[in-house]
Amino acid sequence: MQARVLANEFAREVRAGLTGAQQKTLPCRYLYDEVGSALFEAITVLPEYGLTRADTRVLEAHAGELAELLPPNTLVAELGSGSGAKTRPLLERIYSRKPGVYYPIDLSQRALARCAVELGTTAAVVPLEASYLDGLRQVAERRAPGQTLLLLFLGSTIGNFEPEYAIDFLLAVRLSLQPGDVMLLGTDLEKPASQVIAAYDDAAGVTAAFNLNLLARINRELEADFDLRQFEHLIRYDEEARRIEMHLRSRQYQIVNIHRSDLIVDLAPGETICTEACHKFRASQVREMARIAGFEMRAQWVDDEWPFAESVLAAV
Ligand code: AVI
Repeated sequence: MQARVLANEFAREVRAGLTGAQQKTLPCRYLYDEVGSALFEAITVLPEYGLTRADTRVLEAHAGELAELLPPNTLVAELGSGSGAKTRPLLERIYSRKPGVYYPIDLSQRALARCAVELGTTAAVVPLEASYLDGLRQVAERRAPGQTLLLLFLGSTIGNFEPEYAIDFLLAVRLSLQPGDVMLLGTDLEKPASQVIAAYDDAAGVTAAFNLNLLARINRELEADFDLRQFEHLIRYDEEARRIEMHLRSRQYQIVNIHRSDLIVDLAPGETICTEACHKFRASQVREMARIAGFEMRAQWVDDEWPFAESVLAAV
């Protein structure tokens, strides 16, 4: 039943994004089916994509300092935990005195299962298969009075939100927290355009495969007939807005049938479908976004090799 509801939602969102005269779009969260998640894992080890390595380095370097900022009864939850590999050094430091509970929140059952195996010896893992905000509300209901919550939102996933939504999202998170709770927010920072472009258009074509897989997924799950060879991966970077976009460009005029969305789409030669936007931040911008949403920045650590910040935000 749940799977059917999700499939219908996917069909509806695909239809909404591909209908109308404006720029065609597809929601980036659908990039992560089983194949897409495996391709994303491959992206994280590409030489051109330094983001995940920087995230991990900062976490490893500052896990001890973060643990010292937290009271002994701290509870940890993570939004979009993925496999949980990055979280291990933090949990080891935070739960070094006494093992505690760790709530990974993710829509992917597979990611949650991997996370439970990866971190099961470090903490009592309680996986929550839910959207970020629903999962966080469930954690808020389960916590004991007086417990502090550390909420992890790593990997610069916030960069995939539109800037206005990023602030709304932080506000919604703040509403589920109590004063004194802490959010650790990972954000990829601005860097030279050539470096950003290479990170999203790698020489081996892994990001291109990740992007094209979205059409393959629509073919598989929504009975569509996209011919993947008639699309190419395209990157656009707006340096002033610090926004990089992934597109799929149609190589020719074509008509595509998406049965489950009850839709026939036509694409002009050169027309694009935007599949993802990634924002690059300034360190000061993170402080300002946090302030607007009701947090105070207690610390910010930036990687030396790849501009990436980990910010410690206390709910006030
Ligand atoms: C998950 N997210 C932070 C990645 C990013 O860099 O925006 C997704 C990604 N898209 C292409 N490469 C990586």
